[in-house]
Amino acid sequence: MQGELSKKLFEAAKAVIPGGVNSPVRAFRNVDGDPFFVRRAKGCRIEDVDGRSLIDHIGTWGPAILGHAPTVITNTVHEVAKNGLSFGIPNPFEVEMAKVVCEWVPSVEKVRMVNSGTEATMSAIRLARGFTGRDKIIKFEGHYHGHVDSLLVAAGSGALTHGEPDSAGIPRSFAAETITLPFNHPERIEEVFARCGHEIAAIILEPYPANAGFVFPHAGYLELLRELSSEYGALLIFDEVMTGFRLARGGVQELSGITPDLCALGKVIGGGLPVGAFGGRGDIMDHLAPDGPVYQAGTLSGNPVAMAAGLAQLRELEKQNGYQRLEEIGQRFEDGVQSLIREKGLPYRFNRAGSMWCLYFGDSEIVNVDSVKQGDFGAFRKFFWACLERGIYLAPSPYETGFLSLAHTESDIDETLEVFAECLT
Ligand code: KE4
Repeated sequence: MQGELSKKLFEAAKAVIPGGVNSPVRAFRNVDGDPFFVRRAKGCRIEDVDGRSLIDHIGTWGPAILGHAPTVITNTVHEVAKNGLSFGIPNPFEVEMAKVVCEWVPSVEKVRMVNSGTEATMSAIRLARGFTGRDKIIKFEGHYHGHVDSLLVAAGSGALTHGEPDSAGIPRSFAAETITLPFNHPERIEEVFARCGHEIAAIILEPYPANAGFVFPHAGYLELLRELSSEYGALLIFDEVMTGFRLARGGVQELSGITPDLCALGKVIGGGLPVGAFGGRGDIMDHLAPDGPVYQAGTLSGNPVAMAAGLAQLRELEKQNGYQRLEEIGQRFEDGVQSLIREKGLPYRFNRAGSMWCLYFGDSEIVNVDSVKQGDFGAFRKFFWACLERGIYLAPSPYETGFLSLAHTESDIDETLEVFAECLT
């Protein structure tokens, strides 16, 4: 499936970049193939270096919620870049962005910008430990919070895809401070808090786990995490790098009505440029340098061009009443997939919320990562390549979530469903 130019580029890349990629999930290892290289992307379509056009259902893993290269963002980037690319000095765009995040995200009274989701979760963890004076962190199997040393334990996404949920290079002492539990098992977390609740600095979770399939919290589960953390003086951290600004203005914390103490943000907030953020209660955030004892910094944090791009995306989302539209095309897509599963009598499941979705090649209830692992990955791989051959680009891993955008029209959805009808067997 790899075109001639992609093949040449990949050979050259492997000589100078580990695995030929700058992020492992791009390597197509989980689908036993080699990646293609992209020349350009616009709207919901990408074009590879060999001229092949594909409907993109990943949207650079979430940021492209308006579609690729929206004019409102590219024009903004051109204009703002003329006045300078980076200052390392406070700039007005940082204040505007912080105000929008505080207005949109229920838990955020103050926010600090960083350059990736990993930096956001790493900083939130350090802040939680500094604020509580405690060391232990609870995370959940299959949840992925970026490649933070203390969180690369039983992680999802690329770590799980490559069967290395516990990366090499993490000192045992770091991993010892991380308690990993199965998601949606209330009795397990109640037991841990009863045993050592006063040693827990924080619980960190993806409130809608989306890096090991797309999973929903059982009724009352998020409420339990909120109650336990409050009762024992631990902080509740929602990692909304994927769901923030994606499922609603205020992400899952808006949808669920559960307000964490801190949250990590990323992807959509940068409009396609490298941006992450973490924020939450003002009394906690004030523990950050230069006011407080928890150090955290970044040369390019709050970069003017990236802030302007992110602001342009968020404002356009609001202007287009984007979340309602994303729900409409998401529902159309889900109706189509569900009717294919029914008509063909396939033992498959489909989970969706808004513009995020995951098709499972198995029919067990999706409780957590263990359910996802029961899937037929051979059937997934066959489906992935069959769709790619017919111009539909899906995530090259059964653990990853798909993303629709405002650039996906009804006809793009219907074209995708026609291909699914041919390829789902
Ligand atoms: P980054 O450091 O990759 O910007 O963000 C890390 C991160 C943190 N938290 C959540 C919930 C995330 O989903 C991510 C990153 N998501 C993956 C896609 N599943 C990034 C893709 C990749 O690793 O290339």
